[in-house]
Amino acid sequence: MKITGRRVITSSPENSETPVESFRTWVTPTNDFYVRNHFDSPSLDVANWTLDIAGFVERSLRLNRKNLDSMSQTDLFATLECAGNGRSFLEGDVPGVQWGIGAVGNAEWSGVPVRDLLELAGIREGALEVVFEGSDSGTEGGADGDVRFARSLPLDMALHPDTLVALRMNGQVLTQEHGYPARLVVPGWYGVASVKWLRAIQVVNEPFRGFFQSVKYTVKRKSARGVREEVVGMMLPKSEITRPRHGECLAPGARLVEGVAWAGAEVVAAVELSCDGGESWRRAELVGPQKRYTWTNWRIEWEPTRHGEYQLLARAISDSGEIQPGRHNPLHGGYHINFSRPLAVSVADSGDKKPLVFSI
Ligand SMILES: Nc1nc2c(c(=O)[nH]1)N[C@H]1C(S)=C(S)[C@@H](COP(=O)(O)O)O[C@H]1N2
Ligand SMILES: [Mo]
Repeated sequence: MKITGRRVITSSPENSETPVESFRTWVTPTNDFYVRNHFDSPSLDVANWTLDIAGFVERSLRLNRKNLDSMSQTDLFATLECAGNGRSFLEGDVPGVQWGIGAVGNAEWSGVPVRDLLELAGIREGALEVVFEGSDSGTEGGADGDVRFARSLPLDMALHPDTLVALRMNGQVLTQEHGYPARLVVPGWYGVASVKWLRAIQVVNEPFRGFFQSVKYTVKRKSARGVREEVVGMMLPKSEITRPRHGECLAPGARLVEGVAWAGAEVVAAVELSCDGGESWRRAELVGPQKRYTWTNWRIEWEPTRHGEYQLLARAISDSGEIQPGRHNPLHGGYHINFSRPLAVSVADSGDKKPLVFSI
């Protein structure tokens, strides 16, 4: 039996959430960090494992774990969030894994910048994208036959010094479910970009249209030229309230409202709390580390002025001023679910306490 604090949504393949208690520590313990698997997780023997760097390059490379370990390592903290996190809160039956709030976590990642590997291989003139292939494949609704998990990045993102082939998570060798022996980490991007169980990195000179960025993991965007389909990329600003809990019945008096917020590749500039369903907002205090790519814990004192029911809402504001929205954009379908979700609590003298019953 595996000992983990994860909240299992589906067990085969594993899709499990970070428990809310682990939102209160800035670093999510590895065993509590959510797992999003499309197929059974491959168990790879590191003695036989290799990573190929190939395609539109001057010279193809085949590296083993020792080669990667001996290269210069970069350490950084990054929050990963699944693009479908919060799907169970959408109206109607939106297909896909029915995530609650927990398909998100913050960890330290250590490994080799993809840029260093591509420099060794030498990128040829005319290269456009870099495709990252996982070792896992299987059947998926909407696909003919077996599909392999693979995703591409535009060349400039692949060459960003913080795009890593990560070998370690929170100071330890990656665990199997998080991509051992090596995974991609693309800080600031939705988790789907961070391909686990890497087996090949292919430089290509034409757009890659893999299943996980054409049939799945796209959103629609309206522009002057009409509605276009776009691949899920950068994480949007979002916050969650971790205390009190939805449906809690509170005694009167001052208390701390606590939570966490993130803003893709940016620093969280501010978090605001409304205790009246969005009429008025107050600025929360940001606590602990405030860094790009990572979530930030926050808290604010709240003293309810009357007995009865309250709707609490939090909203994150990114460094560039982007504000977390109040509504889900229907063009985003089952992804980019970052609207502020009302949290209902009631305030009553102890004795009159009765738990609220909610539909979500
Ligand atoms: N090879 C492979 N990589 C993958 C996936 C997968 O199913 N297979 N899932 C992706 C998705 S959708 C997310 S959100 C993240 C989750 O990473 P984690 O399981 O380490 O939290 O991995 C990504 N990388
Ligand atoms: Mo995801």
